[in-house]
Amino acid sequence: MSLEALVFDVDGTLADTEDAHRRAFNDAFDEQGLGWHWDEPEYARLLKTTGGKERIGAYIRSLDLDPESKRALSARIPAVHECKTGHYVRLIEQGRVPLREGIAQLLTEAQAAGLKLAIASTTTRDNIDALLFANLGRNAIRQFSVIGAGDEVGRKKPAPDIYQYVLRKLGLGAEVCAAVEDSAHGLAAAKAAGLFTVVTPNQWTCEEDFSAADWVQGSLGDFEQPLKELGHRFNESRTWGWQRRSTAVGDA
Ligand code: XBP
Ligand code: MG
Repeated sequence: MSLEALVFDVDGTLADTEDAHRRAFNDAFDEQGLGWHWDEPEYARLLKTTGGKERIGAYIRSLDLDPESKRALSARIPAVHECKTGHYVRLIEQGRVPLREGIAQLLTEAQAAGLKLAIASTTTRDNIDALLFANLGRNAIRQFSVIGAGDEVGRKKPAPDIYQYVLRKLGLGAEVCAAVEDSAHGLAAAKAAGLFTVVTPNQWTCEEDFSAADWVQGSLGDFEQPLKELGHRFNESRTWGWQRRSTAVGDA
């Protein structure tokens, strides 16, 4: 059973984007006259909630306000988040958020090897397109057979929905696909969907538990040929898994 597709998370995996997201949230809060400001420690706590709209909702629930004030603020979330996405896209379009080390090399190797590429992200499609265009050019989107983004599924990570959606669109089983993630939520989603899981932690997620991952690596830039390394570990994992199952059958 050989590897047929790589499915990439976006934020924190393709690029270290969360500083830009945090700045875009704060710019939107200023523009909307909300008087909020998320510093790094606050944002690190709020990142436990995936999805920008859900994150704003979690923040509102944490405020010491009466229920009516919270309801009024919650009604503004779609507009505030749309404003934030505009600020984020403009930040990304300035080209100052590069791909993480090793990602461009991995994408190039995967395409040369005939693997399918896909994206499974909690963020919005506009954000994904902006990041791919800024770093890989206008044709970048065409490199990906499937782009699964935020609201295309009912439940965000750690639910497996976005990975299951991408697998359906790819027409592939999880057993021939590897996910590349950066967070415990993303790992849980990919694991629950049955993919081989690679985790490349970053400053926001390095304290999280990745014990369930098939491979944890600080950076894919540590290897001249990251796909060769990933393929080797994938094959080992799938072979060992098959041996373990067949041994189990043998024991029956
Ligand atoms: C990470 C997220 C997103 C971003 C903010 O997504 O949880 O919510 O933090 O983007 P990924 P939005 O699955 O790519 O790691 O405001 O568009 O949600
Ligand atoms: Mg991520």
